[in-house]
Amino acid sequence: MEQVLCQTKGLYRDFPRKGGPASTATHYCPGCGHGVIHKLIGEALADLGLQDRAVIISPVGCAVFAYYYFDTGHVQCAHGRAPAVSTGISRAQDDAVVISYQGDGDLASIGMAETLHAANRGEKIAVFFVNNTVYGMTGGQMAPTTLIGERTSTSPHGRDPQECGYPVHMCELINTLHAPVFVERVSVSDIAHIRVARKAIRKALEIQRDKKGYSFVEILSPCPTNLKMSATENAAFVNEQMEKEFPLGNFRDRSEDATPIARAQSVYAKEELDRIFDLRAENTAVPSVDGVAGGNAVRLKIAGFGGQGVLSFGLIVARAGVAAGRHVSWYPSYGPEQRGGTSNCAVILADRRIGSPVIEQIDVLVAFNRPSLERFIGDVREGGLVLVDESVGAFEAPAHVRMVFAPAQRMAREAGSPKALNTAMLGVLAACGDLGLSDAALDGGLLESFGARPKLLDVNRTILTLGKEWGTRHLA
Ligand SMILES: Cc1ncc(C[n+]2csc(CCOP(=O)(O)OP(=O)(O)O)c2C)c(N)n1
Ligand code: SF4
Repeated sequence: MEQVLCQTKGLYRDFPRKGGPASTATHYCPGCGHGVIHKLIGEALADLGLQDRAVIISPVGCAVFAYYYFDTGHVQCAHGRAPAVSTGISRAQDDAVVISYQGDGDLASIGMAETLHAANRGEKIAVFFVNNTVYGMTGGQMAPTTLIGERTSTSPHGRDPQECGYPVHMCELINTLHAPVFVERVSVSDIAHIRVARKAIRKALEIQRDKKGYSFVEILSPCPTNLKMSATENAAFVNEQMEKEFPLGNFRDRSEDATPIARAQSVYAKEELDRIFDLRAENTAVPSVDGVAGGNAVRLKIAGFGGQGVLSFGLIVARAGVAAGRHVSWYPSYGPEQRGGTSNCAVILADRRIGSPVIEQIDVLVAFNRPSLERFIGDVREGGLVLVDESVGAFEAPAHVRMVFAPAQRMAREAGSPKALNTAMLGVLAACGDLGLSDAALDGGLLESFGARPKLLDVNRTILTLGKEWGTRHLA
């Protein structure tokens, strides 16, 4: 019998991401502050009875998947554009409790101007600003809030104020404006700090419940992955170093005196917006399939886990296509997770210009793992080729495709270079003949990718040959 001892209010019970199986694990790294902040916001929304009114604007950043977790309304928006989207929703839906959830890159870098103007207009939104001093999702680049001397991937010798200026203090900046109702800086480094953060988050949401205007809560938050610290070290970093630069405390609370905001509705009515933007069904463009009509095109999809060489496989094929004088597109797609993510890329080789790199029908699918195979096999065209690593296990091929199970991982391991499994697979694909690329062109692709590292070039040439030989022997 299943027994749930404690269920966080306001969040879904489990988080089946990307159509995958239900899981109670989030995509956040261990020790990350985002999960704690989600819990505090979710609980506050549920306790205040605001879930049905709440619309969370998810940012671009590690919290991009907020919609998998909060049991509320959601809108996902472009990097830094949350204040504009929040403004639109708040003004169009007077009763909405609008939450703009943003990281330091999102809010204080690309979104700085919008942030200040939304605050200055006193929009009826709650902003939760997660300050972890780095761009988390993209690999720990310097952010506006990076501390002086702090090492990041783009300030490897430490932030130098002569070069990069000083850390930006958002609460202090916003506190210079007339309109905001509530401004506070808190931290989620440890239990004592989380208790204070909980109160500030509730207060910000109560102000939204009562339609009293703009509330801003900055939350100092750990990012152990990019700061390359243990969770304990990162908690100490937040308490000792971040707090020194960004003192905690309440900067402003005018909630008692603030009166509810009543916005005029008519200008933002749907019919009026449709008229302004001339939105009529007949004006909607019909997208082209993938931009390659004929043109002797080969459309490849390569998919697997991050680290299996999916993107570089595609790049070698694309470069080989360039070496053969073909028109080429290479279109990578990868998840925002810092760990355990999946990735795929689309490559088109064609004899005429390519209109769009997006593939809808696949000629050749290369799948390095089972989830990728299951996800994309339905898009393979009649007679298309599906090439998989044998490690995916038994799989019944649909009648309309040709399916090849290749021991790519095994070949690469036996050749002493387990990481080159992608090149082994490319060798097998070359033997299948579907790419229409000569050996010289493929070698051109390898040369372009590994030319600067002769040892690696040699290893990959050897493994490509092994893959080709295996293919020639087994697929005749
Ligand atoms: C217009 C645009 N520019 C750049 C990017 C790349 N990008 C994605 S997330 C990100 C920074 C995220 O950092 P932050 O807002 O601090 O959030 P965190 O990941 O730390 O939670 C950047 C620059 C993008 N997605 N869109
Ligand atoms: S990279 Fe940093 S901010 Fe992103 S999930 Fe991991 S710990 Fe959190």
